[in-house]
Amino acid sequence: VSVGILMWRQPPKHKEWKGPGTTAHFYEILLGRCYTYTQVVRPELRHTDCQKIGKAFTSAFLSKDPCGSTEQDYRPLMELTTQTVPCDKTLFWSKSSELAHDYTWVQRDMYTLEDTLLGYMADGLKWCGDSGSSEMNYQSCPHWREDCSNNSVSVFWNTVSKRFAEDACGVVHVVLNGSISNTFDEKSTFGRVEVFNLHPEKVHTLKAWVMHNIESVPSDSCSSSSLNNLKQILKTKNIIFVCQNNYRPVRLLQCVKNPEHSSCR
Ligand code: N1C
Repeated sequence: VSVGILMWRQPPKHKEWKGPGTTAHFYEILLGRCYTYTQVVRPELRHTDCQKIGKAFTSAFLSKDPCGSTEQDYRPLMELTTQTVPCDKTLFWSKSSELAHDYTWVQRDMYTLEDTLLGYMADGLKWCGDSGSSEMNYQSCPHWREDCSNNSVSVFWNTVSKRFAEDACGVVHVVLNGSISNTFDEKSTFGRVEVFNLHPEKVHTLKAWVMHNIESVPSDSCSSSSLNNLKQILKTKNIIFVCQNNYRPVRLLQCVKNPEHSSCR
C-alpha cells in the first residue's frame, strides 16, 4: 500500500496587498545605513544609538494595521533623531530625485532629506507589518492608490518631510522637473506637505530651479501656470518666490551624461 503525500497550500501568513512587500533584509539595511551615516558620512554624529533608532523605526509599524499608520506611530523615532540643517542649505525636490541627489553629492554643504539620517536610512526601501503578527510582511504591502494612502511608508515620508520643511530657514531651494506637465504638483509631497510647513518667520525666500531633461522637449518653465500657482501660494505665506530655468550648476551635471548635446557645448 503506497502512502500518498498530502500536499496543501499554506494559508497566507499575512493579509495580501497590491504593492510589493517589505524589502528583503530591511532591518539589516536600516541598521547598516544608520552606522554608515553616523560613523562615516557624518562622524560628528558617531555617538548616535543606532540600535535604539532601528528599534524605534520598526516599533512604529510592527504588529499594526499597515493601512492605519499615523504620525504618532513615528513620534518616538522622530524624537530620537533631531538633526539641524544650516540656514540656506535645504534642498527640496519633486519628480527630480536623481538630479537633486547628484547635486548634493557634489555640493556637499546642501542637504536633501536623504542627506539627513532618517531620509538616508529609509531611501528606496519598502516596509509594512501586520495587525495579526509581530513580523514584517515580506510578501506584500499596501499600494498607495489601490489599497490606502495612510500606509506605513507614505505616512513616514509625510512625517519626516513635514519636519524637514518646518526646520528649514533662510533661503530654501527646490529642484523641479520642467519636462513633465505638472512641474509644480499640489498633490506631491513637496506641494502638499513641504510648502505648507515652511515657517515664513524663518524662510524668507524660495528659489525654484526648473530643470529640463536634455533629450526631451521642455513642457513647463518658470513662466508656466503651475509655477505661477506656486508663486501665488508663497505670496499668501509672505515668502518671496524666485525662479530660474536650467540653473547652470545643475545643468552641468546633466551634461556629464550628455556632453555632446548642443545645450552643453
Ligand atoms: O512627492 P514629491 O516627489 O514631491 O516628494 C519629494 C519631496 C522632497 O523635497 C523630499 O524632501 O518630499 C520629500 N520626500 C523624500 O525625501 C522622499 N524620499 C523618497 C518625499 N518622498 C520621498 N521618497 C519616495 O518618493 C516616497 O515613496 C514618495 O512617495 C516618492 C515621492 O517622490 P516624488 O513624487 O518625485
